[in-house]
Amino acid sequence: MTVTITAFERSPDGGKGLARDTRVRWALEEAGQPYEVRLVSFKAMKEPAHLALHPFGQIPTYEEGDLALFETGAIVFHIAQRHAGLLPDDANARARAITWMFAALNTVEPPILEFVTARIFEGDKPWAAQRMPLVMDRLRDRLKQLSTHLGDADWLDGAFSAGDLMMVSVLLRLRASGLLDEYANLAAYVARGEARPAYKRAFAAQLAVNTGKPLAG
Ligand SMILES: N[C@@H](CCC(=O)N[C@@H](CS)C(=O)NCC(=O)O)C(=O)O
Repeated sequence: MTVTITAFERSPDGGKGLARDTRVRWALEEAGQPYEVRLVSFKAMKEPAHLALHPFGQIPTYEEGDLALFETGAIVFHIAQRHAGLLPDDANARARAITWMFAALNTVEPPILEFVTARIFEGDKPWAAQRMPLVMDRLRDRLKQLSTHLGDADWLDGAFSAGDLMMVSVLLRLRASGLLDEYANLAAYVARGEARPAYKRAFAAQLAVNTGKPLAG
């Protein structure tokens, strides 16, 4: 059955892979599943046809036959459940990998988004200079905890899983700030994720949309 996802017609990041369709593309690539992409403008995202798929008017969405999903956590989990390669077979290891997916989205992504919002959208506010150190402290605390857990392991819990896919995806947003480099093992962890052939294919596909250049090969 054909899988269709939605992505920005023109991503605000110009193709750096930070728009959340990249993590869905990555999961589909890890699972070896072909997919189609429907590009949507900011205007179309808020219109009834798209709102019927995504009540919050965002990307990405995921359609497969009668099934329509939104929220990257739910979409990646769905792909991981249906196909081999993203979740371990052992029941306990599987539950732990799912736990890391939730941790990425519920525990690590929020302070990262708070930081990005404070830096990009609130940087010109009169109170920004006072607020920023608090935001940075909260984020550094979280990154330190994650760094301590990871230690010198390659992945969060044994073999690469959907938990790592999600964690690397949320950490990538910090790359430009240089913050990630304060935690050498986290920087190396993210680089390991980016080095995966499936990630490279996903990244190249979203970049091609944003540069207008067709994919090579
Ligand atoms: N929690 C959602 C967040 C989705 C989201 O924030 N999407 C962004 C693109 S990465 C978006 O559509 N932004 C445009 C908007 O909110 O109007 C998920 O993980 O899918």
